[in-house]
Amino acid sequence: MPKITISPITRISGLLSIDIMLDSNRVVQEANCSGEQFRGFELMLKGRQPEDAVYFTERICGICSMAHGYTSTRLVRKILGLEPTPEIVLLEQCLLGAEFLQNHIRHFYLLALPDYLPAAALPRINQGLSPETAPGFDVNVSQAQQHMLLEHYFRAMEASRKCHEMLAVFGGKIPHQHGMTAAGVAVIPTASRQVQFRSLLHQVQDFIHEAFLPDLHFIAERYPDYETIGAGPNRFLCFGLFDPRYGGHFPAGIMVDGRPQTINPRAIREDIRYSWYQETTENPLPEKPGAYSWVKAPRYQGLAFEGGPLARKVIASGLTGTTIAGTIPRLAARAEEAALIASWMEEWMNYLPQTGRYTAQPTGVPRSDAIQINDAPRGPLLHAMMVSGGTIGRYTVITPSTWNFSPKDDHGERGPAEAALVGTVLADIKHPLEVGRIIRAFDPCLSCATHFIARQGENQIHFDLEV
Ligand code: NFE
Repeated sequence: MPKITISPITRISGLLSIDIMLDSNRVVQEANCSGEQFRGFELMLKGRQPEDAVYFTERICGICSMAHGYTSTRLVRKILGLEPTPEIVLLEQCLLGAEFLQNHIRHFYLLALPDYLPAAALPRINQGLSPETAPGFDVNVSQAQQHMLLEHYFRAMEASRKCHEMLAVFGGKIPHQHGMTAAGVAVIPTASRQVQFRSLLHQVQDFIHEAFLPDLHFIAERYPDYETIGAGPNRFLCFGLFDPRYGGHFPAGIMVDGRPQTINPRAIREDIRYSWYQETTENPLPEKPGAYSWVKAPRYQGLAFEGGPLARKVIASGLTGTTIAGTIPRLAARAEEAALIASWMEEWMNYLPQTGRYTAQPTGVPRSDAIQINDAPRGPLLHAMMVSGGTIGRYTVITPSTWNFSPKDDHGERGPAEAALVGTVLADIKHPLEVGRIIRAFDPCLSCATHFIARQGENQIHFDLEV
């Protein structure tokens, strides 16, 4: 079987390689996704103060640092017995929302869109090539349309920067904000800060409605085949996003073949047959025979699940059917979600008092171990902690890209991105454009995806906890 290796996949976060095996009709018969980066944050956290986890785990990633900080802050509050006030929840949701907007805008324009334009249309690699001379490209976009998209590409950089400025208004700086702590927020939303935040939000909203949504619809029209090319396992997972008590939110749940179900963290397990870890001790083992990734294979009830904007949309709206999970639906869900979250952020801002209670309240019930699950921009995020002798004894992270870019599990079932590649017909095996389009629509972050967790024994304790 002919094999193509693409290494590394560019315009993503972190190091990812893809191997695809083709039949004589250029149909992908098998795909392996390899996460080639080892991290080890859990090891750094051992023996540290529980509060430190927020600032360590934020540094797992430069693009979703707020998501890790937000999740870890909630986890640390459970450990210390602290309850956030409604004002804290709303302010933190505004910060997390700004990160979602930045991630989604940046992803579509800077990472995904170049897959749909000939190289000659793009900055830095414009060597005077006409679209026709860009090799292997299925040119579906006229030069005038390319210019419009390119102008939006540059406006997207400004919009993305404005989202980060929003985060810095209340977070002090970004990435790796310092305004949010387990004990409360360090930056009070004074009238001037609120005006600043709102003004930036309105400018980003304008960009979403004037460019992001129309451009997405334009690409969807030009590439109708991609409605179904790249269909995944048709199983979706969402850990919930934003507090339902304060308006806009995405509910937690799973959708299996059109049937919605509630989430039970006890049903999560991680397999490592194809990951570079020892089977018994789980120590790194880069020379392990048959293994091909540093990413483990998380499974829910033994099955692979896709997470991200499409999963949130499917679960929130109860969408069913087998044609909802292709490449364009994945991109479209991200643009629609940006518009939705921006409108929710406006509502939350309306409820933010300048002189509210921005200090968390003690519940009087500290715990020695806890688990926190909620969604991050790319899907379900889990943090869990066990405290021993006042310091962190064990810290566990499972990120969205661990779900989406998992290798095969102990039963040989493919991860979601692998499943999305299988069955694809390549138009030209010298220029496998289809692979880049399918993979990038998941918005991979392999910097986030590699983490330790024991499959059995101690770590199972975490998943027996109530969320
Ligand atoms: Ni490094 Fe992240 C998000 C988390 S991982 S980007 O979203 O958590 O996929």
